[in-house]
Amino acid sequence: MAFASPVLLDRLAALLGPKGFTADPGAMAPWLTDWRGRFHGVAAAMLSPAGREEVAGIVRLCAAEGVPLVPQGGNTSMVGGATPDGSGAALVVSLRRMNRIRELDAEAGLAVCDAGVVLADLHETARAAGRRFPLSLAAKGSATIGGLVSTNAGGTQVLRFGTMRGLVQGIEAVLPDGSLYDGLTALKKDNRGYDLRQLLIGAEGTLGIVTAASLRLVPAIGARAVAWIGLGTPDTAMRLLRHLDAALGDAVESFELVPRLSLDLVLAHVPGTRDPLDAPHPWYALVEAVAPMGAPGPEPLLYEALRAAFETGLASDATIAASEAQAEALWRLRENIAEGEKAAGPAAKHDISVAIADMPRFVTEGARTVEARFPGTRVNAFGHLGDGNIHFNVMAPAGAAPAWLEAEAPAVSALVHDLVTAAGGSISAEHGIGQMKLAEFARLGGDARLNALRAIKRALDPGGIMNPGKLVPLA
Ligand code: 2HG
Ligand code: ZN
Repeated sequence: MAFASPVLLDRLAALLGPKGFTADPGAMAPWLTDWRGRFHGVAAAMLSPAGREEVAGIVRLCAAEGVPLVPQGGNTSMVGGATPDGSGAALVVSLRRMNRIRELDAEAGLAVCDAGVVLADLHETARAAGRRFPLSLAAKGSATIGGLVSTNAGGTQVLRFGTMRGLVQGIEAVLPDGSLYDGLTALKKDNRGYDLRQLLIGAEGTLGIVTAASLRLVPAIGARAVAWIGLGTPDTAMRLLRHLDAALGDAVESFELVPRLSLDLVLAHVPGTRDPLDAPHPWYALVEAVAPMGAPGPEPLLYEALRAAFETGLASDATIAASEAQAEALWRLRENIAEGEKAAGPAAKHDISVAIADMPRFVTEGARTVEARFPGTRVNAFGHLGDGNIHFNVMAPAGAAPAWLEAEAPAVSALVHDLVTAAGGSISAEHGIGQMKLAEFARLGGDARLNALRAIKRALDPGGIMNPGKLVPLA
């Protein structure tokens, strides 16, 4: 890998113009640190192309000199996936200027978006057209389509609609040799061999730069009912989910597990939040049920199902939002857990999955094991129970310095990941590997998987210029 020569930087500046090129340390600074402030990178320049031709131009110029590129969207990676390393060789390629929704076909249920379109903007535009894009997550105000595609993002509606893999119908990308792969047409059937679309989804920018995607839209909802439910254990939560599934079927779009610790963190650190129930409970579930336009609202059914759940002991207390504002307030409690946890101090973060039915036991027994082995730590296990995906974050003992992350957290993470691996699970369910999990992925990924990943990476990016040091542990 090479550093950019002054001649290359001049060429890039000429290609992109003043809006598309900066080497000013002040302007670049916010984009060289990850969201949680864990990784700090250095870059020779930040490039902000205005369109796919400029992206292709950047890649061609940089490939010729072997200069590494780090693609970046909203910079909300949880695993340092969009932060360059400290060498200063890399150039950051920000896709944020490419933020046009190229096309929205409400009837066909399709939106073609540039990589830099912010998720919340797509939500808005789709809503205005009577449709919706059924993927949402806490960072929706900044996360971009390119980043969501590149990390195969999940979020809070995977229960019903799956991850990005199921929602991306077509893709456009610049490959590491600078060629443009135009696969935007949404083909229901296409058997031309290896699926480049799926290869690029979740590739974390290591196989090319996603410049646009065709995304599936579904009909807008007519009404929703959002409930906050107090309950006793993760196992009860799982049984409640099964019960609600049986009673409401596909109407249940979200089922999020929240421990009391998460709620306490939000109440302590996020202004304007309050406990929706009178008495504390060890665990909570946030449930959203929806109904299509023109159909009766889901609230009576949810109310009935919860009443039955009280009778069988699956729920201890609950409130159903009486207005959109209340529904938003309940969602704010869930979506601000990461913020609350961040404000409370260092934490070793683990985005894990196991078989759905095994997750309640994993959460309970895993937390017991970790807290016993590392006295003073507290497991903050929350998230997408219905997907078998929990953020099994281990908070440092009270008062621990940030250095805890280097000194203690690796041993904590090794234990958590060993437990997950023994359970047949994954050390990355929805955040990706990035740089944060690279060593653990190398340790636990298994030869067959890792060798295949390396072979694909070497074949498509022989110069190793695309987001080096992320996702693929080199042998
Ligand atoms: C969430 O579900 C995000 O809120 C962030 O995936 C998880 O902070 C985390 O560990
Ligand atoms: Zn999550």
